[in-house]
Amino acid sequence: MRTTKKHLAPLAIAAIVGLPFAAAAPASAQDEGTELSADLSQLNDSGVSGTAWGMLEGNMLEIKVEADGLLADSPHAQHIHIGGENTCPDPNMEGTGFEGAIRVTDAAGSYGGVMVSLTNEPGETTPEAALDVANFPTGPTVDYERTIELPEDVAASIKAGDGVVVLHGVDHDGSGAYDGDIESDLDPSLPSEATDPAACGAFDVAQMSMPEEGVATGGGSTQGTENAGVLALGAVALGAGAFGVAANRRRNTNAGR
Ligand SMILES: [Cu+2]
Repeated sequence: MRTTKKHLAPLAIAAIVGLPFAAAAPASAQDEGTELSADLSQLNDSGVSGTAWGMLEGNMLEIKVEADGLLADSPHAQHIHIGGENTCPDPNMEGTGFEGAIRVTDAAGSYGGVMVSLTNEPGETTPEAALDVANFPTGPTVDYERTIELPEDVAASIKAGDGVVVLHGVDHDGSGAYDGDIESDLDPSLPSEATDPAACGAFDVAQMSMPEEGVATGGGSTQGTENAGVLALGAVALGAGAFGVAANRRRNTNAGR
């Protein structure tokens, strides 16, 4: 599994400043959360790129998707897929769509089926809402965030690293709209362009639980324990980066939802 700098940063910073990382953490930090991150890479030469970030605590998933390069003024279905090999397809794979374009089901062996529909409120987040176009973000950019209660089995699969984020909608012929003769393999009333995958990223998973006391060794810090704790939490925030800051803000605004 790929480990990004983002994941390493908190421990790395703790090591640099010589903190007894575990000892300084408050008791509540022992509760594990699962941080998810994915780089979204283009499929079907869409030119789309982006990132997805998530924090899974129990069955509650806080998720954020940012992307650009999508067809403007058109809705873009976005989902968490689970199944198959729990990966993104080879972007060069030959599909059944426009001039060999990858259609949704062409890649099902890679990323499985839709398990979570990443709609805006009030859209449902169930698989049945996979084509709820009225509640999906509209291109050319996506700046999405929502907190979703997941079914238990879906949460478990995502926690195990099986979640793949897929954004859909590709203007293959450059007409500026979803059109063409090829029907969508999800809904024949739609052109295939409306549902063909535009970007994909498999979630990397990082457990946020603190190491057991004594595992992380301090490096001769003269800091008091209280200060060390503040610094350690600061390092966690730095590690999460801009998304972490946004996440904290969302957690407050979403309280009680
Ligand atoms: Cu999808």
